Amino acid sequence: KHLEAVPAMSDTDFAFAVHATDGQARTGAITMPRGKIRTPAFMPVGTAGTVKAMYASQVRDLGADVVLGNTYHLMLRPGAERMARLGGLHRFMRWDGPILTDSGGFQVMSLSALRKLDEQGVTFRSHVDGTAHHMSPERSIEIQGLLGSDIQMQLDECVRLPAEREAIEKAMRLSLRWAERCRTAFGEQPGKAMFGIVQGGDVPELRIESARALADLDLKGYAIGGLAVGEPQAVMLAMIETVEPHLPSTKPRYLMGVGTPDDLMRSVARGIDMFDCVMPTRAGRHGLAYTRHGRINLRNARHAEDTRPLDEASACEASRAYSRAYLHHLVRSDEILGMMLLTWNNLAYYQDLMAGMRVAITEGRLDAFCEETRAGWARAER
Ligand code: PRF
Repeated sequence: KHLEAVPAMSDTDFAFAVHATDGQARTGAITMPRGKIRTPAFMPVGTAGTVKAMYASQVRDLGADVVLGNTYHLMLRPGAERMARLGGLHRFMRWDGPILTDSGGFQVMSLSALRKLDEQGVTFRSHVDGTAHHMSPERSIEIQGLLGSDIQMQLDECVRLPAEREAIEKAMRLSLRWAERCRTAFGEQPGKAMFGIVQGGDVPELRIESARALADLDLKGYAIGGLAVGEPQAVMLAMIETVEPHLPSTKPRYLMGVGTPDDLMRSVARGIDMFDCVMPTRAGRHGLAYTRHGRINLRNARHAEDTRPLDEASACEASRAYSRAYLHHLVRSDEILGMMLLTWNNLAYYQDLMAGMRVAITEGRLDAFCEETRAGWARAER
């Protein structure tokens, strides 16, 4: 009654189409009722129902087609049932495009206290108020449904690297059993999707086993999890190369929690279609700017009297219209606007990078685009 109506959804089902390829890289689109996701796509992280320091309308204006939400945070606060009573996460945060939600297991293991994991799921204490919770694969899917998520993730177990093969294998097998339970719990939901998550650490044969078993489940998309968890970039890229041939080429591939601009380019070149990462938003809150000229630390005294903007050629106001001297002052003074402007700049940079790669793939010149982009960084901080 007190809120504007959420725009009517069309009745398109979830569909993925590849429009062009360049080597292993692809560009295309996922179409679903809440809109189209152009791929390769970068999903800004909106953990607690907000892409921190950004209006939802700004995130949209930067060219983001989808944002990520977190089951773990939202189930603890404001709560999944409450979110449903309030009309779901889209209306709550004023984002009417698609929302992908992570399943919670990864965040439980990294954020909560006294966590315990067994066949039935994860038991843990809230990092907010210490209350005890249990999450099974079925409950994770139920919560993601209550939030109103468009793309839901299976519950999985992610092992940090380095780790023993035995622990990696056990987590991978458990994640496969949970994938089946999540698929059953999710059922058939036209216009929505549930993705499986490949695990298997840095062990090629375990990665292949995981990818093949998930492919047999005929899910709507496949994530690669358990990477960017302590291993060198070369190992991460090798694992993507190992897994890629075993995932159906007709389904989107999502590399979870990655990464730096360089990680994104090298992963797109190896066939990844979707990414999420806190890097641009978190770095923005810590005084770091991602630009065409490389990463700039605005805390550094060298910027105190630098009247140049971060990027005079950017379409983003934060990048083009504010001096580095002003940004330096805001960061040093711990002003909220400093975080807002740097987050805005960083997400603009990430979205522009993805848009650049989509065009480059269409034109069959992704390698050249990536080389030019890296050459620009080499001229950093001048
Ligand atoms: N699993 C889930 N979420 C994740 C990961 C994972 O392995 C990662 C690893 N980079 C980030 N987010 N469910």
